[in-house]
Amino acid sequence: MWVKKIYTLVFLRTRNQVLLGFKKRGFGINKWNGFGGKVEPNENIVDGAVRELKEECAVTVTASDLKNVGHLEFTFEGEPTLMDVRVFSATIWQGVPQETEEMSPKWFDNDCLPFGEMWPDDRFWFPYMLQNRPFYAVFHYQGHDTILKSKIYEIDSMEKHYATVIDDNNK
Ligand code: 6U4
Repeated sequence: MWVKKIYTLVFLRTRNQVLLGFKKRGFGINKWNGFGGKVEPNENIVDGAVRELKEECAVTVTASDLKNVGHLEFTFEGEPTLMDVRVFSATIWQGVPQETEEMSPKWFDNDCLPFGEMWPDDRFWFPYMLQNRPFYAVFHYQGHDTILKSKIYEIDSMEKHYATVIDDNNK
């Protein structure tokens, strides 16, 4: 039995660039990452994504402008936690990304992403996100650097996918 926790991960995008943040503390420190964090108890997932984006880079996004493009599940050898990460992208927002206590933001060209300084799984699913192709991926890690098992699926729609996941969990 896994102890599941839901997280958000948001990417602001222009036609040819994506905003990443250099994580200054906590989980994923010293890696370029999207913006996000734990969804709070009784908080809607999209509202959690809006809140974390604001907290981590001072940008405001309207919930309806956040598009859920992917679903990631991470497990770690010897640990009971399953990280359930909902990936969103947005092309409309208000404000200019600012450095905060947690993140230092920077725009990267889509074809020049710093995969060597990102989570090792990112290079596998970023191409789907950049092409707006909905995806579901699972990664089993040993520590934070080694992927022991992985699987990535292109899916028809996020809604259908979540319905299946919930069905599977009830079996
Ligand atoms: P605190 O520090 O308690 O406020 P919080 O901001 O709620 O934490 P945090 O920063 O621990 O949460 O959230 C982790 C973030 O890292 C989420 O946005 C999900 C993201 N993430 C986790 N594993 C990842 C991975 N393997 N690849 C990736 N993003 C990952 O690209």
